[in-house]
Amino acid sequence: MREHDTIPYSLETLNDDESIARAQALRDKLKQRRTCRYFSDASVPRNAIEAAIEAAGTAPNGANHQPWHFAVVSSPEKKRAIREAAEAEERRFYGADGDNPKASDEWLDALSDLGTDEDKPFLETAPYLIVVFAQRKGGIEEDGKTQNYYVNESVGIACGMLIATLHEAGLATLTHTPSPMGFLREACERPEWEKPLMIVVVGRPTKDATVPAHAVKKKPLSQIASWL
Ligand code: IYR
Repeated sequence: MREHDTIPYSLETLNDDESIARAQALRDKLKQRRTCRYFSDASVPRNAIEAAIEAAGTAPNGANHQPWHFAVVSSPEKKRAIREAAEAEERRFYGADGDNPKASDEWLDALSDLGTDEDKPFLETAPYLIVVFAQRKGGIEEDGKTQNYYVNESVGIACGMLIATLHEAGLATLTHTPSPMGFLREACERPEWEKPLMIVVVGRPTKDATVPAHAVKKKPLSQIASWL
């Protein structure tokens, strides 16, 4: 190792059985997570959102530049503006304006089990929209010039940790990715070197919320893992 400042590092020591039990308990909790498309307007404590963003901010990332920004939108006017712009993109995606859909037949077919369409009322109903930005440049000081590294990987991991923490807090989430989503940079007043990556919609499900049956079909371990 080249010379650098260090601080001690240790973890709580668990025996194998404890490790397995902890891993299985968290797995079982994460298995309950669903992407929710039916949000009530019930409020969510801001402190829970803050804690989840702080959790996301601990994600492993390139050169510790922490190349992310979370714009938390709760004002009804901003949410409405984002909904209108997102739905305009989605109408083009689904061909809802009468033009040819931007999405291929294959893509639309892949979405048919989810029942999604151009209507995104949850963007206005849910109490919080966390608009996640990836900082292509900026470094730790966010100077807008220093090169950042592994930006998509870093911000993707941070989003996973954000969503896991929100789920642990008993909150429903939806990752929404209107395409293209450049309009979010202006709506959230972010600089040009930041790229909007996704909107994480946060709130509480309506009493009669459903999820597509398709969503619970998960690939088994034997399919998603190989041991070498
Ligand atoms: N952005 C569109 C389409 C969409 C695409 C995928 I891939 C999904 O998993 C879900 C939706 C929409 O939000 O409807």
